Amino acid sequence: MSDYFSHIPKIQFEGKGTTNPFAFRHYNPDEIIMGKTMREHLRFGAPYWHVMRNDLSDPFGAGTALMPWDDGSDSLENALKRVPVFFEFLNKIDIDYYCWHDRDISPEGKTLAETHSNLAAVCDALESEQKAHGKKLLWGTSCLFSHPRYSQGAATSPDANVYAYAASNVKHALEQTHRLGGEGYTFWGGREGYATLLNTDMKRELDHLAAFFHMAVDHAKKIGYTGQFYIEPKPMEPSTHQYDSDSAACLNFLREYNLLDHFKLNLETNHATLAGHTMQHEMDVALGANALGSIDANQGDELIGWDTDQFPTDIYMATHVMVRILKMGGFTTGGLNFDAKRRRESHELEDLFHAHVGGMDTFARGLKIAAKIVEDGRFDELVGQRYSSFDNGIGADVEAGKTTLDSLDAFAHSIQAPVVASGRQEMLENLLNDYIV
Ligand code: XLS
Ligand code: NI
Ligand code: NI
Repeated sequence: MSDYFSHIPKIQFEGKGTTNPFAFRHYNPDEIIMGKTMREHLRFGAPYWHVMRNDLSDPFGAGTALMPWDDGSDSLENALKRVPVFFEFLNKIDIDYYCWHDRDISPEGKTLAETHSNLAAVCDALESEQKAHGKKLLWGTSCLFSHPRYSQGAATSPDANVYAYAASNVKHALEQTHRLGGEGYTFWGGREGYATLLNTDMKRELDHLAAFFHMAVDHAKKIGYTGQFYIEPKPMEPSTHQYDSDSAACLNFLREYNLLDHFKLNLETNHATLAGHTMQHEMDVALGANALGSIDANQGDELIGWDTDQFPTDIYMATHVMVRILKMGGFTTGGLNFDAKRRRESHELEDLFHAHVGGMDTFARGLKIAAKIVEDGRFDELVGQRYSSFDNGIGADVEAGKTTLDSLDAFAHSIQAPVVASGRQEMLENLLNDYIV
């Protein structure tokens, strides 16, 4: 067990009145809400890439994060040194799940074989730390976007040899995810898009991408991996356009290529913002297809146009997310992975804790408020009333597929000109504020 955070107490619930910054005000892991503990509802996860590997550099300046355990090298030895530090962090912050990319946890080797053996060696260490501390892998993924070979895509690269390298990395990342009991496996298509259509055969690239996913599904079957596959939508950055741009685009792709039975969506709040949607919109689109899987819980900055991956502090947003999670009956394989990093100015070790405490308390509040909203049923009632003309009569006939343009034409002629009722947006916004405050 490493001891880098000895100056930080184990974070515990102290309740609203506390002035202790190293305590939860709202996240009370054992508190029962709607029949389940907060811990079971929220299934928090920490991303290895931000916690252990993000030095907080930005396009204009070097990293600032203090990482006294890290010698700055990309050696296997250094990679192994990070592992116990990460679990020390998970214990102190009381987070049960984590997520990784293969290249966050283990370095690229001189050969492909060495790359894979590095991964296996670090996963040995992860496996024993998981067992020792009762921590679980929410999902694994392969980083198919950092290495220069992937600059023009991985599963959508114009180069078949690059495609094969990507497949090799996914095979090994998937096998290690399986071996660590990972509940899911994610594809975020970092470079799966284009910079310009002048050099791009979009249809061919999409066919290749679908074939790639089918191979992953087949391989999972072959090795007995039953975890959930996810696609994580994002519209842009790093590429000009990414094929997995938003929920709707992902679902269309999955349907077109017969993959919808095998994939759900891992939705990230900041990606919804970049796509020009609200997170509620992205979630409702996924829910409509029974394809909401997991959440990368962060938030963007309204003044900055990129994926700033900030820790979630927006209680409205957490409420909207948790209302939907409760209504779908809770997460099954998914959870709330903080795909979030501290600001570059927050470079000290204790800032890691403030950031996660804030994110966890924000979602705990969101959960409590959402539970009230769902239990009261006022919104459901009001929305139900809004559509009540479809409950019986001609509306019910429409929903039952019993009408034609002719029959509706005849019906329309038989009634008074319709007078539509108010949508009551402001009243509903006021109602939401009644729950939040
Ligand atoms: C990047 C993505 C990435 C995925 C995993 O914007 O959010 O971190 O979650 O590859
Ligand atoms: Ni993400
Ligand atoms: Ni992101």
